[in-house]
Amino acid sequence: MPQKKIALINDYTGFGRCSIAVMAPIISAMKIQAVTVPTAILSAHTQFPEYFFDDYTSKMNAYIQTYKDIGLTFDAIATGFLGSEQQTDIVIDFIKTFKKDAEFVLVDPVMGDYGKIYKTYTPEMCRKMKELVCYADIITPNLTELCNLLDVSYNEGRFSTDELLQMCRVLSAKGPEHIVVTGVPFSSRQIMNYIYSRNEEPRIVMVDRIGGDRSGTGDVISSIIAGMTMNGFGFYESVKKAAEYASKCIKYCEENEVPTHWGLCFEMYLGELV
Ligand code: PXL
Repeated sequence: MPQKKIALINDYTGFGRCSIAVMAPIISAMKIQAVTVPTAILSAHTQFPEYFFDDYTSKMNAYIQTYKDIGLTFDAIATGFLGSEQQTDIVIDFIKTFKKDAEFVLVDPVMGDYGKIYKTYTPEMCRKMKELVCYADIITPNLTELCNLLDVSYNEGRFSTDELLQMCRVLSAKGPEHIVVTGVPFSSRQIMNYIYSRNEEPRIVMVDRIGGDRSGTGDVISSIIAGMTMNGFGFYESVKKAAEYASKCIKYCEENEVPTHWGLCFEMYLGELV
């Protein structure tokens, strides 16, 4: 069987383990070819007090034109952090052009965390993200992003599973068949991943809360879900593997006192993803 390829539309961040720098090696470890389309180039991610940020919007169309010209096809498309409003239209155009040969589109609606929107995300970009998720088959919002996509107040992260189900149903009706709400605070010891697939009973994967929250966790999780789905696994199984892998990496980071902004030491266990 020919090797599969996934287009990764995301930022390239040098330090802090997020986005393409995390997703490409994880996808490669799963024996899938990663084709990267940068949305921005940063020296370090936006949780650092200082970072170089080069928005790549004006270059993206010319970059993508090559792929159109050479007739490249993708087996899946995964998108993440966007650097500007206009980028959403470029990404939507990319999906419209390449989706016909793709098995699925995964949109990680990266916008914020812990009830707060990231510094580089304007209200207009958040509005555009609502448009983009309609083109997805799979979305992987955290609770902050789920609330923002639905214009619901964050409520300090307190939602019942019935409320989560309602929210997922509303969002799924706009397009995505599969939704995982990642990192939902559950208790002082546990974090819940709420898994919704249309016309199926929702399921939950609990993981132990270990240490502080770490940047880039969402990118580790979404890339494993993309890779597992590409390799033929079901959504629940993919989320379970992704959540457990992220937990294992977080445990390693805590034991080795790696600062939380340095992201997840995902390199340590790549061999287990095959
Ligand atoms: O992991 C999310 C993410 C991706 N890309 C950049 C970020 C962040 C979160 O802070 O700053 C540049």
